[in-house]
Amino acid sequence: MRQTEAYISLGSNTEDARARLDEALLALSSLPDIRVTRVSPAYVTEPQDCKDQPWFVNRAACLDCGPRWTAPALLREMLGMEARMGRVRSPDPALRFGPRCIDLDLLLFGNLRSDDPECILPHPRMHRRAFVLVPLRDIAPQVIIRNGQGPDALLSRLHYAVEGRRIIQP
Ligand code: PH2
Ligand code: MG
Ligand code: MG
Repeated sequence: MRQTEAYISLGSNTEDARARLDEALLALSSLPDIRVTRVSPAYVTEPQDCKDQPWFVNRAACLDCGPRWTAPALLREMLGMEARMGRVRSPDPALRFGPRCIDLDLLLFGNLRSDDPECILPHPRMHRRAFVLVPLRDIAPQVIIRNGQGPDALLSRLHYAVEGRRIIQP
């Protein structure tokens, strides 16, 4: 049967962030025909885009998806999970990148390239985010993201530092 490896990024920067990520991983692993095969360690990460907010906890995970799954269906399921976990999306565009109790982003779905505005793949901002690329490198150093480049090559172009399990990206 055709299986697809999907990679996702998990993030939270509100109270009990680590527990929220565990909760989301448990919910993902209970989806039909999905196995969570690899999960990175949790990193404490400097906020990007909107700097004036608490630091995040971020992890990456690999999902082995059965043939019933498409990228838009998986993304829809992830957005539903965010809503059930209490995520409220602010109508204020200035808060689009602001604090959230849970954020589940689909990074890659096999080698699918998609410019569907509802589900752009690879994720359009992943290549400039150390908080995505460092955990992803832990679980999938071989994966190709764009222009034939993987996490290591993309990270080599960014200004960032890893100190233990902290990722600093000014
Ligand atoms: N998510 C954002 C905006 N900025 N910064 C960090 N460090 N981690 C995130 O998960 C994150 C962010 C929008 O989704
Ligand atoms: Mg995000
Ligand atoms: Mg998101």
